[in-house]
Order: sequence, then C-alpha cells, then structure tokens
Amino acid sequence: MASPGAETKKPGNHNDFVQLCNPHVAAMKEDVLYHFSLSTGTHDFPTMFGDVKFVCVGGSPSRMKAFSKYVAVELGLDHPGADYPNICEGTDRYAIYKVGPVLLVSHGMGIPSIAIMLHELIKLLYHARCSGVTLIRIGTSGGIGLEPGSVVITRQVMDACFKQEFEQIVLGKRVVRNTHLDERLVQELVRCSTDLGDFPTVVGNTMCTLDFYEGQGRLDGALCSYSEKDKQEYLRAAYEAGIRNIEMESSVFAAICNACGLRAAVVCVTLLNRLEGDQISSPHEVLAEYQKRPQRLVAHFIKKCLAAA
Ligand code: R2B
Ligand code: URA
Repeated sequence: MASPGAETKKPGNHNDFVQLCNPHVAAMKEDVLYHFSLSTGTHDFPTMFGDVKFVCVGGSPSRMKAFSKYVAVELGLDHPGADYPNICEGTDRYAIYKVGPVLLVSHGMGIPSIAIMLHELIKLLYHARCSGVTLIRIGTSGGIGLEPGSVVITRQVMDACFKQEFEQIVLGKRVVRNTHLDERLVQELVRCSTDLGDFPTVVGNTMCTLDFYEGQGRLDGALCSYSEKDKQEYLRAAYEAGIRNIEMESSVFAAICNACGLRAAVVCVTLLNRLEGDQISSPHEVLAEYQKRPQRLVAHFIKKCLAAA
C-alpha cells in the first residue's frame, strides 16, 4: 500500500502534496513505520491522516497530550464523547494525537530522537497524500539576555559554531544541509503573538546543540573543562550572532523540513536567562505556565489560518 507518484514533483510550494527526498520508498510494497507502530500494510493512512494540515511537534508525550486537549477546546472540537487517543499506543517511543486537521507528535530529547521521528512522520504524511502541511516545533529552551518566560520565534537555526547548517555523517562522509526556515511564517507568528499580547515574544536565532551541559556551556554538569569567564565569552559571542535561545532539536528539524519542501517554524519558550545561571530552579507552576506559552501562540495561529481558509 505504499503510495506511488508524489516524488515526481519537486519540493517547494507548501500547497503541494508532501513529498519525500528519497526515490526508494515509492517502490516499497509496504512501509513499516517501526517507531510509530504503524504500517501502510495494516493502516489506511489516507483515511486516518489525509486531512492533516498542521503538525505540532514537541519533546514530551504528556505535554503533547495536554496540547491536544487545548487544541480541541480552541478549535471547538471538544464536544461530549470526543476522544483523541494516542494513535501509536503500540509503542512508547513516541505519542501521536490527532485533533481535526492538527497532528500532535512527541519527539523526545535531542537530534537523533527527533530525526527518527521526522523520517517516519514525513513518510506518514506522504503515504496519507497530505497537502499544504505546516510543521511547527514547540518547546523549551535556555534564553540569552531575555527575561525568563519569553517566547522566541526562530529566524535562523545555528549550530554550536554559529553556522546556519546541520552536519551529519552519511556513508562515512560529511553531509551538510541548510537550516533555512520560512520568513513569512515567522512574520505570521509574530502577528499572532501581537494579537495575544500576553507574554514577551521576540524573533531571534536559535542555537541547536548536541548536549544540555557542556554543549550549552553549563558549569553544572558532571564534566566541565572551562571557566565561568570562558562560558560568559561564548554566550556573549552567541548573542552577538543574533542567538537568543539554545535548545537541542531545531537544526535537524529545519534541515529535514527544508529538504522535503515543508513549511516549518520553531517556537520555544525560555526557562531561564543563561547569562545569569545554569540551573532551572523556578517553581513547577511557573515552569508549567511558561511551557503553555508556545502552545497558546501556535493554537491561535492554527485557529486564525483555519478561519481564513
Ligand atoms: C529543550 O529542552 C530539552 C532539554 O531539557 C531539549 O529537548 C530541548 O531542546
Ligand atoms: N532546554 C535546553 O536545551 N536548554 C535549556 O537551558 C533549557 C531547556
């Protein structure tokens, strides 16, 4: 039941059908999305997912479940008896919820975890023959020079050397992909944040690292090979490069979406100001409220898009 045909188109216009950047998949009789516990041989992807227009991805399964309930309320789809179960309950690797045209998927922590999820997610959208899909990563991050609780809409994703690229070793060779994001989508999200007007939001560059501790210049890990002064110099150089927050998934998210011609954005709240410390020690209720901010912004964006459609 693997779907043929769509890969004859070139990636580009976000109104187009979702396509893969891989000629091999169309020739497969069945495609097993192992980490979702879903297969084209046992599930009818076009019926299950064909109407998806927005995909929100975020680290934690429970946060995505809570977000699915919020989206249902915001879109008026929380009527009595409505049930939005975890679609991939056959596995505990990831969780998927679907509320009307919105798919909500957890991705775990770090580049390898989100990369595996994205390969299978984009194949799911392709097999379902989805078109005009927008993907948004919502998450948490460490801020640089921002009041904690500020939301950053990412303009450019950068690596730990402040380069706008994502590097991966493929067949033993270095492959570099660009991490370009859609500037128009950034501006649409800015307008949504102005509409809401209830938390500080900035547009800035986001640094994506391979680690939470030394990789983000923290002094509080089990290892640390530099001084407080070295750390401050690094974070201030990042600030000079336009970086306003640090997280751990955006580079591969941007690179894969870009390669497949998918419109994508990254919206993360900052939990602390890294110029002032490393430990995340705000009370649980404060952090929980911060984490809802990207959800509020993105739910408003989706509602606005659907109202205009
Ligand atoms: C933000 O928060 C997580 C680390 O605490 C990581 O997944 C990220 O990108
Ligand atoms: N997530 C990160 O990756 N870094 C932080 O400092 C906070 C959340």
